[in-house]
Amino acid sequence: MTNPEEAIAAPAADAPAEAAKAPKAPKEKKEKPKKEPKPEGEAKKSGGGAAGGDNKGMGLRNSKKANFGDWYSELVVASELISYYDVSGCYILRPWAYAMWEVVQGWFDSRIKKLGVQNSYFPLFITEDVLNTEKDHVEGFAPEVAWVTKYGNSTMEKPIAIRPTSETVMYPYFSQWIRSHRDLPLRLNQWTNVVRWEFKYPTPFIRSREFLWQEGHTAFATQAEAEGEVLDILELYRGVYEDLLAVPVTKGKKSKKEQFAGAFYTTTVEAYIPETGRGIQGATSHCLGQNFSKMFNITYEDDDRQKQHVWQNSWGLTTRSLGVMIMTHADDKGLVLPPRVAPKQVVIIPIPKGSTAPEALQAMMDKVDEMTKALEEKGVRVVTDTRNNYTPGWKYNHWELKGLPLRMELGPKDMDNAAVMTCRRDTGAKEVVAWADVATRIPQLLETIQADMFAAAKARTADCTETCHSWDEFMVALNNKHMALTPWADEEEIEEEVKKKSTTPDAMGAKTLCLPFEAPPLPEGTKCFYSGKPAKNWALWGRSY
Ligand code: 87F
Repeated sequence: MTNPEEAIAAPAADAPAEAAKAPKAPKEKKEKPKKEPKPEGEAKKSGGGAAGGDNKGMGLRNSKKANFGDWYSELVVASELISYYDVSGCYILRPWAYAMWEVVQGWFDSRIKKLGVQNSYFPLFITEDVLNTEKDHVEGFAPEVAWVTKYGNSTMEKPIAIRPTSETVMYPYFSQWIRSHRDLPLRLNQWTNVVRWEFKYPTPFIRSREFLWQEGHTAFATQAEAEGEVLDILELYRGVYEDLLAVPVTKGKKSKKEQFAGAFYTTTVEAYIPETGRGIQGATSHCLGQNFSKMFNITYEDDDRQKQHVWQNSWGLTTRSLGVMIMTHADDKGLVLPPRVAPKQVVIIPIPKGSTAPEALQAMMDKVDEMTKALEEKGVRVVTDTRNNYTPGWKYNHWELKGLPLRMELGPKDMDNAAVMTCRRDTGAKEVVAWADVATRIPQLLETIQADMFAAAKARTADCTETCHSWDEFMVALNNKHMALTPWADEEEIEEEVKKKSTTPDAMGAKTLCLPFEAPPLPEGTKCFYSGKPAKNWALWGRSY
């Protein structure tokens, strides 16, 4: 069994040869997989078994608890979210995954538009000169920038970068477009792909070399307006995770060491994966202050005809959010999708017997159609599985693997009783629902599933968060795969020291995930868990992705 700490990095079952040889992490040796991937997965699955697991239709071969990394790799392929690709660190998002990204997009997009943000599209390519305008901040990221150096058989006179983020692409135009305070605020967003040539071991959704995201870039006349937006966006990010994906997050500010180098300060939503004991950054909303407006000369003339530098923000949410959701909820039978993000929320499966008479069969099918229509009218996303070349058992496994929140079975007995049997994906709980109640009870059940999934995940995260006042307590928490909430004197050098000191032969060092906005009181005289100096705030620490 691979230990989950490393297993998360393991290449997936169907990773082709090139992907299997994904670049070795120069620093993060621990993320190197221990074993070579086995050439199986999609091919084996399509050979028969419903679940792509042990081919007995009983879920996945790997278990979430025992070998998390292999389980995840198997899961994302078997549930038809992902196919591997022959460029290492790149993945195909299949319709089942892309449909969920569309739900996230729709949710977030409609809300930022209400705030007054407009969508736009800036080019993928960046000249070297422009990228270097922001040299100080790009410097640390330079090794991850991918360059186009050739076209056809010719060498480019000057190589062109592929956007890893779009500050340098957009801000020269902000500088042109903003002249007076009447041009403010300028609030733009774009939904794009970005490329970062990562050398840490890739994991579908969680860390890939090309990923999808939205990046918001805004400019305001005043600090107060900018800071207001930072928190409005952070609240929307919380909403994406908690209200849509049923994943609990902690809102907070990044430490100086962990914030975006170009930012005045960075706010974040942080999630946590209990099985690996690692925190994971969910999305960031940065207040850039006037750092970039000074660099890119973005100014407006105020009422007194004085030139003022604008206040800017930037904020981003990526397809990683889906990976966090998958890791949080899925189990050994497959995906478990929160109803609000599930591409299909309910599957209706008619279960005729061989002996069912043709008229009775027709009545059953009519009932399936009728219920489908009634539910669709209520906004429920329904799929009916009337295929007669698969057994009911196969279908159950198939839709369980795909994570459908609720199954509705309609057999001869149900026909007699004017009811359907429902079965929840998250708990397995069954409930008989009378036909007359279907259109009201099913939407209610879906909301209950959503709420219960969030509550369960929140309880798991809470169970794995320990308040620590000493180094010994801190290390016990970490080695229990928990996060540690500590009083902290907020010193950058100490964070570096903690990271080094908490590195063990089997596990990476810990860092601050955030300084949570909601924390217990910090009475006068409380000491930093590490330095013993007066604590300035609470910090949430963990090993992390
Ligand atoms: C990789 C290569 C080059 C992150 C990079 O968080 C540059 C960068 O600037 C880089 N990786 N960053 C920071 C991105 C900051 C900011 N950009 C807009 C966001 C949200 C969206």
